Amino acid sequence: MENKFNRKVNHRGPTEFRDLEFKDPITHAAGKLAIKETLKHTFKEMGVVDSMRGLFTINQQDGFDCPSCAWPDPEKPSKIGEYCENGAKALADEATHSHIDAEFFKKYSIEELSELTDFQLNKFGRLVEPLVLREGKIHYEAISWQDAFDLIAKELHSLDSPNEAVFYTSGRSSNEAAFLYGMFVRAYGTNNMPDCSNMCHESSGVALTETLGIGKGSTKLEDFYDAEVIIIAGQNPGTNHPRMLTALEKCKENGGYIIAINPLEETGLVNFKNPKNLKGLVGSGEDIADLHLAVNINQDIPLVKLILKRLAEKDALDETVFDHQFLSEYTQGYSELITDLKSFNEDELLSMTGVSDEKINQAVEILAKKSKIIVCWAMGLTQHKNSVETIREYVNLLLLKGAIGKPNAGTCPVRGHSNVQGDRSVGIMHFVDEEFNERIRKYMGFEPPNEKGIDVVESMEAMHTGKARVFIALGGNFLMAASDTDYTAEALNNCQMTVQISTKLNRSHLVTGKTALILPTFGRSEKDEKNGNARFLTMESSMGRIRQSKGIFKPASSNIMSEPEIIGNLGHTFFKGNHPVAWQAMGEDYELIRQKIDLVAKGFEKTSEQSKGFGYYLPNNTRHRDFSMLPNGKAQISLNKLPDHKLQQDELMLMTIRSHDQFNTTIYGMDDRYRGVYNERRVIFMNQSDMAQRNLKKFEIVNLTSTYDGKKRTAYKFKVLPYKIPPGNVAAYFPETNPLVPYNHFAERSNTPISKSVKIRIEKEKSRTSGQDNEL
Ligand SMILES: Nc1nc2c(c(=O)[nH]1)N[C@H]1C(S)=C(S)[C@@H](COP(=O)(O)OP(=O)(O)OC[C@H]3O[C@@H](n4cnc5c(=O)[nH]c(N)nc54)[C@H](O)[C@@H]3O)O[C@H]1N2
Ligand SMILES: Nc1nc2c(c(=O)[nH]1)N[C@H]1C(S)=C(S)[C@@H](COP(=O)(O)OP(=O)(O)OC[C@H]3O[C@@H](n4cnc5c(=O)[nH]c(N)nc54)[C@H](O)[C@@H]3O)O[C@H]1N2
Ligand SMILES: [Mo]
Repeated sequence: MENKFNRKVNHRGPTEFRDLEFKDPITHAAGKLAIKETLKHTFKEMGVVDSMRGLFTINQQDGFDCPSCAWPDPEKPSKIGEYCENGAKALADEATHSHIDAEFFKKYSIEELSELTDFQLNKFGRLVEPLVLREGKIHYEAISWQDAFDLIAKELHSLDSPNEAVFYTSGRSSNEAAFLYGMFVRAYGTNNMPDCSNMCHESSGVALTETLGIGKGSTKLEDFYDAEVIIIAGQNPGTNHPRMLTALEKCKENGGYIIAINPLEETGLVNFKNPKNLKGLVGSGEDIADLHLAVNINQDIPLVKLILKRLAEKDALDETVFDHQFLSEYTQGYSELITDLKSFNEDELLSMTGVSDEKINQAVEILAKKSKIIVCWAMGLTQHKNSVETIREYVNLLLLKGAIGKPNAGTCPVRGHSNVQGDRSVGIMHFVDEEFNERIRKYMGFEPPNEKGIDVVESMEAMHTGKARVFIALGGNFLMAASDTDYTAEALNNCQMTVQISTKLNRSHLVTGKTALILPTFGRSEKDEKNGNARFLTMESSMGRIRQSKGIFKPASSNIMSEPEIIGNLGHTFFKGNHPVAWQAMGEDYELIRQKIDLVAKGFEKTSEQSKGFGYYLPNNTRHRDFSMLPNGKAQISLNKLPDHKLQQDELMLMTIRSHDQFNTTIYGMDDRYRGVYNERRVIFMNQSDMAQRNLKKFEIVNLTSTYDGKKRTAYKFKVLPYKIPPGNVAAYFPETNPLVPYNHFAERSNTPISKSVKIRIEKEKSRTSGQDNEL
């Protein structure tokens, strides 16, 4: 694609194939092989000594928080290490000894780099000095930090309105960085703060806030151990939250049942070998899930409705199935729900789910007798048009069973990025919270804007139509993470300036505005020192606990800057030192930021005192059944509609999922050994009957197309893989499939792109060259 500024950048990346191998999926998650894989990655990137130091420091009391997922750390971490294979890959990826500097960019233009895959781009290593891509140029060149800040400040001052700038955040930033960033954006005058959670757990936040009064989960790690039933819906913990398997294993040892609800039989839930105990190293492993309900994509509402309907029938006999005392004291909407359930036809619900009657009855039998129930979920529930309603339907189940606000029961939306929850808690949000604004006035001394800002999908549109002209990103890879890659590329290309505060090279550095900047920053594992003093940062886990994080390695270069310092310096430069907030001082001394967090962010009263070690829990009303903020002071039982997908006869429902060798858009390797796929990512998992209907053979090359609102989108060149997936459903990896996800189709009320239910068709590939494929 030749963009507006005459740069010929391939925004999608190449589509050449490698030598795909497909074997039987590995049924044992973790075990010895996981240890081998862990060490292979870290040794290669960091050497033996740093690998061992890093792995033994991760998640330990005085160490650093794992940069991978947001699963919480136990109070007594394992002495042999509190990490998993994917945490180790994240560490190796960040602490790699490979570096790229201005010389590298002098040699390679963004046009050449864009012809490499995301895997290859990431492999180059850490960004080690600030860089600028000037107007009309295709090579980044070195720039001093101060010149970079001056350039950004000048651009921001030149806009007609602060709302013409967009400030994105990815979820790896610390509370301190996110807080200071959020303050700078507001002091500048806008609430345009889209963040990765708009594409991630936003639907959970909306559904939980309106039913239970807080957008976060209610369970603590310890609740898992003695739960009677744990439901894992739309989540693949073996790959994305591996340390969760240890908690599930403990639950099973104590007699708990695990129910997996997922179109796929994900490894880890099916057979898990805990590498931390001897049995796990030598034994055959255990099935973690006692029951697997292979639901059709986005048919969770009919499934839960059917379960509730059958539970209600049982309860009608003796009133022992539901917790009637809890229902009358703490909830509203029970009788309406029971009446509503009667209006649904059982056979219709059953056929929508695709699950056998027998399996559903097994689930009903288990749930009827138990009340300590936890529901865990992730992207399988949050990325559909009806995600908010889907999550509310699972909340209904918990409320009917009285499984809220008591030990070993409750909600557990399992967060993705390691500090995505903290970033939101300290003020990364596009909407206006009047109480928060009041505290900003009082404690920060400036007037925050009171006009709602824009989220991810709205930002894409604003940049595309020219309403927004500057894009600044605190981490992440907006181009590849957002839906509709072609549209997002055009949106970024439309900007006057794009700025990426990053650790590693990614495609968002290549698809840019007229001028682009890369501001390289520290990773979690690095020692962050100022004037000889080691500084620490804080994070919030998926379960609302604040903890400190202190890196140990020598930074990748002496010319990178910490995130808070970058923001502090930008604030200082922009306001020319003339503003009530001491930007530069705060950027240097994180304790000053923590003191302000304690005053301004809700529930943070003790960060500056109590975040040391494992810190403290933020308040959570659901844990003590306080629903005073909700209508009539009650938890809300809700009525939710059935999904309404009208698929054409030749259409299939696609979910875009993660492989075992990636962290979001960062591709660590080309294998997905838990699903038996080696050396290739451009694959589509299909049921054999769907293949037969289309006369497709194993490994045949196809194009995937989606048609929404009359517009056809194509993702080129995928190899067909026969797989155990319910008929009518297909799966393929994100971000390669993002060109298929229409930018203007997203979840109702949470605006999360519909990445898990995209209607597609399969076309046989007619030979075409990859160059042509990528034309817009
Ligand atoms: N190693 C590693 N760890 C990660 C990440 C990573 O990329 N790599 N990403 C991090 C981030 S940001 C996040 S948000 C999380 C993501 O963690 P997950 O949500 O586990 O990740 P996905 O691969 O998107 O998996 C979604 C799961 O939902 C299932 N599913 C899809 N549609 C449906 C549906 O309609 N109903 C049901 N019941 N199930 C469905 C899929 O089969 C799949 O198992 O992981 C975090 N941790
Ligand atoms: N189709 C489809 N699309 C999806 C999803 C899906 O399931 N399907 N999932 C969505 C989800 S859940 C999410 S969370 C988003 C993810 O969206 P993002 O958070 O935007 O993407 P990441 O791939 O996590 O960002 C990786 C980049 O972050 C930078 N980085 C890493 N660590 C740090 C750090 O400590 N500081 C800074 N400043 N930069 C750092 C590196 O440069 C790296 O290249 O993608 C979403 N997109
Ligand atoms: Mo996420």
